[in-house]
Amino acid sequence: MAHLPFFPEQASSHAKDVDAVFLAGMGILAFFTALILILIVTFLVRYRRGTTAERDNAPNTSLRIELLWIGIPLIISIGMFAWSAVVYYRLYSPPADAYLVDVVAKQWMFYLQHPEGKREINELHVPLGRPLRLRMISQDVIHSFYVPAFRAKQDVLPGRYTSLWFQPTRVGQYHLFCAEYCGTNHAVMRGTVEVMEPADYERWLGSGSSEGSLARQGEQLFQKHHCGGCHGPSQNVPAPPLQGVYGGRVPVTREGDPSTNFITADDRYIHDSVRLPKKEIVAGFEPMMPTYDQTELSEADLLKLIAYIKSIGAEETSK
Ligand code: HEC
Ligand SMILES: [Cu+2]
Repeated sequence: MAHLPFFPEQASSHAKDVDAVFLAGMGILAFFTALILILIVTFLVRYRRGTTAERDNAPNTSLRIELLWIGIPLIISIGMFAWSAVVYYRLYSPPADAYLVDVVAKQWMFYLQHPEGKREINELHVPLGRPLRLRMISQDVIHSFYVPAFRAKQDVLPGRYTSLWFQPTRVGQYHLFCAEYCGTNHAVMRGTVEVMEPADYERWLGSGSSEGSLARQGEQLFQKHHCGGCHGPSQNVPAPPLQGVYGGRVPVTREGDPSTNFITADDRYIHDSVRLPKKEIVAGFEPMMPTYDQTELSEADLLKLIAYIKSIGAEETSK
């Protein structure tokens, strides 16, 4: 697409698919625009006042034409719908082995943390050819994570995880933008995604200081905030042990609803257990879990705690 002015580079596995749908849509649009324009001009000239063109006995019904003008657009639009649905589905189905990077957006920057513990601001380093999934949340208003060269864009919302995945296919530096108006300095909320050769990436990961893996940092937060005082063996307040919780099914009761429902303990559930503990209460326990707001645990901290809770789940099940 390099020959098209203003067209972004194609630097991810999504780019070709998205461009094909976009260009096909534009092509269909251009074709019908031209067809209608040509017909308008032809009729204008042919039936202008004073011409001797035949005007009598004009046909006013034609089953064939009616079937054609219903049939052709129907086939085209259903075709476009099916094709884009397939591409859309692929865009929102990350491979299970995708490498996970956390994004916390706030006015006016993107904070990123890698599972090994490396942190960055407004810069994201990624290895070439490896599918990458971003788990994103906002600390304040709605932002949007947009990398045009990857054809990847997703809103980043307060209080709720959203996700985005891509597989970089070309080494280089690409623009990253916030694509949702988020206040005074929205225009400067941008950065760079740097795609590196895997070996360079490994070197980059190993460089500089790191405070240990996210799970390790999560464990420290767990101790610092005395979560173990209730969830550990000492049990000041009866609370469920957190080993093996992540990914499993938990029986909970919801406010104002006496029945017990099983729900999956995913990122959303762990997040809300800490932020909105009264929302879902583990069956058989009292609603004694304190609420932790952003001044106590930032969204980045919560992602570390989730990494920790996930890691103790893996330990438990591998025994
Ligand atoms: C005062 C005691 C107490 C403290 C401190 C506490 N919790 Fe809890 N927690 C509970 C209780 C009681 C429950 C079960 C009732 C409920 O769901 O609210 C619970 C439930 C949970 C659940 C859902 C568990 C499950 O089995 O589904 C998670 C996750 C959780 N807490 C994480 C944390 C984290 C992380 C911290 C520290 C930042 C923390 N808790 C601190 C008492 C506590
Ligand atoms: Cu923003």
